[in-house]
Amino acid sequence: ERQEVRPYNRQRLLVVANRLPVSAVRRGEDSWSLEISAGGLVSALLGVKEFEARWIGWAGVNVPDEVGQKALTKALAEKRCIPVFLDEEIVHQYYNGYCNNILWPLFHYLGLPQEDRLATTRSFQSQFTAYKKANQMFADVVNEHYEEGDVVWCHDYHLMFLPKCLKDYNSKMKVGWFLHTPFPSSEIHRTLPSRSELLRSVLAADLVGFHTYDYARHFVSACTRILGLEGTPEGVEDQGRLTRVAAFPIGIDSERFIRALEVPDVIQHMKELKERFAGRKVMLGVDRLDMIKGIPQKILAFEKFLEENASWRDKVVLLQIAVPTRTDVSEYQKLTSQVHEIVGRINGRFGTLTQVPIHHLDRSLDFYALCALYAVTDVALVTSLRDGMNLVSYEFVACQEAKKGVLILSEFAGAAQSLGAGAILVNPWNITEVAASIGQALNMSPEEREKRHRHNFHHVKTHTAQEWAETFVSELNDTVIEAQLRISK
Ligand code: ADQ
Repeated sequence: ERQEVRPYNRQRLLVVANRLPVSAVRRGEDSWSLEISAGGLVSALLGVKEFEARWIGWAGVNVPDEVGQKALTKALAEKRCIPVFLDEEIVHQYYNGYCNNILWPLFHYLGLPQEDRLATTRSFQSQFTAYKKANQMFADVVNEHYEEGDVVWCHDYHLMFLPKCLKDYNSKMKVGWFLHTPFPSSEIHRTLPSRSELLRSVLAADLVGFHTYDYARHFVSACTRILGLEGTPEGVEDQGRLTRVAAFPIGIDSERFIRALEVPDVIQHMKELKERFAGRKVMLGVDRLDMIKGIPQKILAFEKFLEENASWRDKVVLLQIAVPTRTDVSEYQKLTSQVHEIVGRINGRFGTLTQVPIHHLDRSLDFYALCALYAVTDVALVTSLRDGMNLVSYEFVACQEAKKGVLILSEFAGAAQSLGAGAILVNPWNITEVAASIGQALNMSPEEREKRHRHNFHHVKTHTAQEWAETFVSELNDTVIEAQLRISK
């Protein structure tokens, strides 16, 4: 029996992600103030015209009382958001524990946290149980709001158990899952105690997407080697049922960045930055303060460059903007201290009474300040040890039409596959190589900068977040329709 397919313009897209794209602050017993975060994913999905998007996720706050929950649900509904309420214990075990302490480092080839290895191994089972429970809670909310003909798009490593929960409810639900991080080599995934259960659950989806072809290939290898299933050019087959697996590289809303550079406040801010750093080349790092971003390695490479190039010491400055993240997890607290210590040492070593070589900020910048900074930068340094894609590199390129600065980019970021021809690619673990590439970037001829920038700018302008979302969702739609046709024959 064929499921009724709604006309395209009325089809709803349920986007399920761990976090809703809002920050919620409680103002009173039954009042909340909400701020929508205008990230790439939000504008990408708002831009998908054929679908009416609804968000389902955790609002990032603990709301134990019913009055508060009702009020928040009502306030969120106006923003087309539907909350999943998670209590503190679940957040601790599922989010801080299984997601951020186990899956995140493992998927980025960092293994388990060194010092806590045995402790983590011991708490693994209870954290995995909490992970499944949390995923089931997301599934319950999706199921409650699902209407026939909706498309459900699950996001990221937090929700690997969700496709199975959803299909258990309703096998006709169109379910897609997209991973924003790398998917590691199957040899890494093999070490995860829950390796098979997670793979099987993801395979319940109709379409599984990754940023790069390599990640998709790793996933298919994990399914063939660990589960003994068959990998085909289309995806993974299990007893005649195909799960389509493909690469969908994300992009940014490049026009939003390009337009920002015409805003008077941004122009004024750029002028101030240029005056502030007159006579010096500006190097920039913008990252969440996370071990995957390779911030200590980047700063050590910069130190090496200063060490070997005395003539540059008063002519270059590194601005490192590192927004704190996951501050409840001890590994992240240690990283913050480590970075502060290295920056302090280098500034002590190469600073003068009037200037220091590194300005390190532990904070996020607002959108306009960030655009101004991208635009006045001569060299951007993205040295992730692993990174699903890395949108900072895209944002920098979008803001460089006037300056045509150089991008130094880790070969271990997904973006290396798309911006590799324009960037200087480096192995971030090799600080001698990164130091040399800093010299190469600072000395690069205008002609070569122009040529490299053209390549990257064209890519960033044509491969947008909106196109990414449209491609994924339309492929997801087709996949399911195909499956239904097969059933109806
Ligand atoms: P992230 O690890 O968060 O994303 P990234 O893709 O670089 O990495 O996106 C970070 C975003 O946060 C950018 O839009 C950037 O502007 C903003 N940001 C970072 N630091 C900031 C600061 N100090 N101030 C203001 N804004 C800041 C995950 C994966 C990536 C993948 C994306 C999207 O880890 O590999 O590219 O999802 O899929």
